[in-house]
Amino acid sequence: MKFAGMKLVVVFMAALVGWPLIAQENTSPASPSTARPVRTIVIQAKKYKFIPAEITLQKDQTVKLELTSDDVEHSLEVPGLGINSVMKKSKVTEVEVTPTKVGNFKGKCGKFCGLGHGKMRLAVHVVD
Ligand SMILES: [Cu+2]
Repeated sequence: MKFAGMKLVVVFMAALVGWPLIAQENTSPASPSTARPVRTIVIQAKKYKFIPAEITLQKDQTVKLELTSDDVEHSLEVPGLGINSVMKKSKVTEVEVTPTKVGNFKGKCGKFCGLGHGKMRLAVHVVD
């Protein structure tokens, strides 16, 4: 009888210890890197500009960029945010970005596309 009682205590203790682990596993929130994008921004490249030429992102918020070109092949490079993607004519390139720091980041076209290539700039603002 005493032995059976001990067994019950052991089971009870295991349940006490195990429960928070199970509960935690079920309720743990998704990490920012695996979060679904909260919004989509379409960026169009065209000799010799990006439309829009300026975007504002929220820190720690994942957004999807849909990049496309109206004419020749361009690219979007924003080194400060780890973005480097081609922008092809009549094709959408999807890029997800989750900025982790606040600031102003400079983007440019990374693919020579003609005489005005150097003028292609995109300003990215990351706010809190
Ligand atoms: Cu270019």
